[in-house]
Amino acid sequence: MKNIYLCCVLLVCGLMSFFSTANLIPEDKIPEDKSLTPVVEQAYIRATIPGTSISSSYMEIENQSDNTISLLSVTSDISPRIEIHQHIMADGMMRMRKLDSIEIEAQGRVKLQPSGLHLMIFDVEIPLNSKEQVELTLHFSNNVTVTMEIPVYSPAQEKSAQKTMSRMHKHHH
Ligand SMILES: [Cu+2]
Repeated sequence: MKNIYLCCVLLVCGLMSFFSTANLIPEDKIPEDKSLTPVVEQAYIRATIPGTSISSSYMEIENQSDNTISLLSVTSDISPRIEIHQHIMADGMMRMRKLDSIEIEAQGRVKLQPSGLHLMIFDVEIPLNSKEQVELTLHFSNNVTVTMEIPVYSPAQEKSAQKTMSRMHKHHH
């Protein structure tokens, strides 16, 4: 009987602390202004080539706020190491450079695309061609994180997606 009582006390205390912490969630974690959450579109990740453990991911990020927001880091269960990279031409050779962050101007848009800015994903633990979706979390400088499920594309799927995108862009102009 005593034990049951103790359990109830613990349960009530647990619930109370749960509710009080719920009330205490710092307001900057849940931006009331939706424009503070960058909008991510057309994101995908490349299937790993059999025998390798490297992949890359591309997307468009729109900053609808009135301040510059930077993408600081990206995390995922599929990899312990995801870096922000940029392709550059050096001595007639295509090279990759690691960046600390990507700045997105107020009301601006940044495109991560093949031969440009990209996310480099190292030490991929499970071959990605066995998956259809991968979860990525983007961490931004204004304390906002965006977690999303993005599709895994084979080279053929990537090509057809790019065709669709360029057709869409033509319609817009
Ligand atoms: Cu790279």
